[in-house]
Amino acid sequence: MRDLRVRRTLEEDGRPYAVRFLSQGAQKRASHRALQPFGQVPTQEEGDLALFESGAIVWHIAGRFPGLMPTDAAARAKSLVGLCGADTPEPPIMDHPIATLFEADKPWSVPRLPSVRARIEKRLGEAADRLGDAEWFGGSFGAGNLLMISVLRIIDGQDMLRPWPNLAANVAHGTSRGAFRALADHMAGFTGTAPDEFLEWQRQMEAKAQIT
Ligand SMILES: N[C@@H](CCC(=O)N[C@@H](CS)C(=O)NCC(=O)O)C(=O)O
Repeated sequence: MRDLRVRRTLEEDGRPYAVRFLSQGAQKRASHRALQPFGQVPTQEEGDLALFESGAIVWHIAGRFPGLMPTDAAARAKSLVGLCGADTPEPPIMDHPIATLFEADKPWSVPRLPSVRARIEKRLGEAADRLGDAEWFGGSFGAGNLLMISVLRIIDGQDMLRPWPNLAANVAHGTSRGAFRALADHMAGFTGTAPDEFLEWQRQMEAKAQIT
């Protein structure tokens, strides 16, 4: 999921890049932990430079592309605020797929949903107030909007954005950008020759989702 924000940034940048897919579980191997100590994705390698933490990677890539990150120091700092700002709604939003998918078979998932939704709605309301009538947070599309849209997309399709048409429009405009074709590429990576570990993980997730 968080690799997509990196790939969207790379697509905006327009330079060629290569993707290395990991089969489910491979992220916990020592070779990957050397790149990402928590055994997670994404990571980025560029020559001798190896980075992890999707926000830092997006910051690094966007920093050389004025369309995503202004060059003026103050505007750049504000852009970083926008980028980190997506960190506030993300935890409650991520709780939604955890409750409805990843831990759907746990006894706490269904009782937990109302509070998960309430915490999401609180943050969505605050974000919608800040966006107001504007098309983009901060006045123009940039790394901050790219990240925020990547977060809001997690619940897009759940009808949860419906009370806030300005947020829904922000997501719709962002996802209509050519750079979001990275998503299609990403899915193609899963549908071509999915590794056995991924198919097993998918089977387990589907079984969990059927329990609720
Ligand atoms: N703060 C990290 C979070 C990365 C993260 O949560 N990655 C998930 C995929 S979206 C992952 O690798 N999960 C597997 C795990 O934690 O074992 C970042 O933004 O890069």
